[in-house]
Amino acid sequence: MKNSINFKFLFCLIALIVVMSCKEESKTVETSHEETKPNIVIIYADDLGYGEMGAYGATELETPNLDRLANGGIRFTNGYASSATCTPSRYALLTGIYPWRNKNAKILPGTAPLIIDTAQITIPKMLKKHGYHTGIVGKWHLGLGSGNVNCNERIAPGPNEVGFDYSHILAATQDRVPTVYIEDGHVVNLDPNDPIEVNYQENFEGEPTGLENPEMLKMKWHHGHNNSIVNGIPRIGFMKGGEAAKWVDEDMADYFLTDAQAYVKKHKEEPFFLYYALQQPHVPRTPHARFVGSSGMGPRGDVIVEADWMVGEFIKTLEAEGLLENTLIVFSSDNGPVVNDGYYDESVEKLGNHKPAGVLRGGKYSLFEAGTRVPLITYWKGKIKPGVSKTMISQLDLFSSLAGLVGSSERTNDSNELLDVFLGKSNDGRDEMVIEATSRTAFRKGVWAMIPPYKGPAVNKYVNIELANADDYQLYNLKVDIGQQNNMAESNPEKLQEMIAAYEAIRGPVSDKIEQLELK
Ligand code: NG6
Ligand code: CA
Repeated sequence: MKNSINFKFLFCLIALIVVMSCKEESKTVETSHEETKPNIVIIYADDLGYGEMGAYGATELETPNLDRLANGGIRFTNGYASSATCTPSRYALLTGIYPWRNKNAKILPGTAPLIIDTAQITIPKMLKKHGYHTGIVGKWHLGLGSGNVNCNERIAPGPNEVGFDYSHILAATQDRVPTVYIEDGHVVNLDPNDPIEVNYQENFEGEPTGLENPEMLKMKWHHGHNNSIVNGIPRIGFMKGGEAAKWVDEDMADYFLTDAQAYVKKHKEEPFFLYYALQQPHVPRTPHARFVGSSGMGPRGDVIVEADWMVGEFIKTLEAEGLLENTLIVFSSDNGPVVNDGYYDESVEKLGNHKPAGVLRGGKYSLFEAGTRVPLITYWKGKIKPGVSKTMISQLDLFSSLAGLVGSSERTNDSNELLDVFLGKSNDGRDEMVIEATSRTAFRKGVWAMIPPYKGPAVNKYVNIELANADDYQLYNLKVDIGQQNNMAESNPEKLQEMIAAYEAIRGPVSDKIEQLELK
């Protein structure tokens, strides 16, 4: 009898241990599932420079929300966009391929066909294979359709055909037609009785233009930007029809924020990837009324304050939904800063002591550092230990690194798997990289920057930016000369030859290219 009680007791104990260990196991499986499939959000500014945020040394502009992200995550001081303009950088970001490998990866008009091959692997495609829902909200600028795009039908191929389950975009840039939002390939609010026509060569009869109707403008053009007028702002390209569908520029930031927040709420139960592509501070700078005057720097500063606020609100949503500890946020910009980019918007007059490029030389369109070295931040509450990283890293590396994060074996040759660097666990980053600016390329390796000779003006006089064109090679030691003032090409010929050889190994012989390149 005594024995049988003991036996029963033992049996129950074993059963209990088995049940408990099973539970424990399922808990571990659940946790690791969450860990390997965190939500991923890329917040991508348009033309935001290296010196534009408090956390990166700005003293004249307040960016409390971006600073919180930077100070609560890893703030990279050697983080790069692949190119000094938009389309190529975005191409590289999504595909993990150097943009200069694709001859169509140049600033695109609003009628350009899609430049990502629908058979090509992309970040959203890769993540989809690992159970992610994928969305893009904001600026696209990678082309739509396959030529002669018709805005009155479903527009395809586009973001939905290269990996995004959901897309709500502006086609090209805020200053280019068509000035309408496109959701999953359909123009939002399109009235079939008022079809849209778009042309980048000639105007439609009787339609006003910035050039011919200056009296209709609330913002004047400085260079370019004198075609169709929408919302009192002259644009690049001609457009007719689609009145009800045209966006109101001043509402754009709220419009995209609301949609990005709705996306998060809708998909919070599954792992999601959101590419939230802000339109600021690209031209035309059109802050909402509540931000007008907020920076004391005119519309350019005001839209940076606006963008900062949008990021803060977006993060609040992640927090309110309980997702902040399970979301990796990457913040960066597609290229360096430009002050006057084609409109009279007081950006030059009211700049004061603000230095959009910080200590760097050049800006948007330039092969000097400010063209491509941009703010780059990774933030993951409770996972990433806050810090500053000097490690060299490129947005190009996100493809392979995010693949590493979710356990995908997909890699591209150009994209390095640097997940531990992005997560602040390693300083073993890139040693070398080719950078691009308006079809020209240059090279960074170690502490050195090498710029081959290029024809064309040294300065783009419209935007007042040094482009880095020169008759001879340029070589800078960024460790002691971050402002690229001391060209060492002549004084250090061995280093120059070493740099040229390493550059050509990736890019091919330089001499082939110099003649072909022209300034856009
Ligand atoms: C340039 C535009 C500039 C901007 C840029 C694209 C002119 C004179 N300048 O051609 O205003 O739109 O293209 O910027 O038209 S990007 O950030 O999308 O690359
Ligand atoms: Ca840009």
